[in-house]
Amino acid sequence: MTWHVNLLTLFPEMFPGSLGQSLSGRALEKGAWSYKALNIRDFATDNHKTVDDTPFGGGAGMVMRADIIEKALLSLPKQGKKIYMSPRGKPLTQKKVIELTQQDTLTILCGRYEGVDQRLLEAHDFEEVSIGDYVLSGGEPAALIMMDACIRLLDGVMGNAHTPDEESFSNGLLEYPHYTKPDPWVDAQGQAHSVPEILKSGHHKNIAQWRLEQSEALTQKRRPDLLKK
Ligand code: 6GU
Repeated sequence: MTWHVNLLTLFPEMFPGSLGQSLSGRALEKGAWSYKALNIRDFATDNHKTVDDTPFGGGAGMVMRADIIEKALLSLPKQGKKIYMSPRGKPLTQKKVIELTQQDTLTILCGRYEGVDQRLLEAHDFEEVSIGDYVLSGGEPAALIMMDACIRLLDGVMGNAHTPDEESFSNGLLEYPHYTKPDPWVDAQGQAHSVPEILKSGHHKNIAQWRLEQSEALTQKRRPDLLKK
């Protein structure tokens, strides 16, 4: 019933972050989801609380230690599906988001430095997920984004506003444009902008057809890759 997320991070104070606000914040208060952010540093074994070390083979930066992360992982009562946030990962898609909401527990590892020891990822069967082709300084903001995409889909979170059949990606297309009053709208330069006539016609079937055409044209123009599957 409650969708639970464990976070393994060096910056537990970054959670719930923006997820404590608005829709996801209310869902957290209602118990639709819960989280526990563990500070990996609390599992360090030396006096200096070391969590990283130099890479074998040389090179820049530090690597997060497998032994310390494993201690954090084994302290959890339930691990569920394990995910490592990484720009090397499989790109996050709406399909993957839906899959993740169907798990009762996720454990998300957020890396800093150059990355984490590969042996930890393999020994504990982490799936690597990326949120896009750019590099963040750490996995925490990526985890927040992935969780946001999941939380809005949980039962009871969106209520009436949730029309998953019409939003971007649900039908494999980008969403059609939206308009509201006033009509016309006169901008600060005195230019009048009117709403497309068809949307005011009351012909629901024609409106649905127009919206589909708009979605298809926009997808062809901006994201032709979405049509090639
Ligand atoms: Cl998931 N993590 C990090 N650190 N950088 C990223 C990313 C994830 N996705 C894109 N860039």
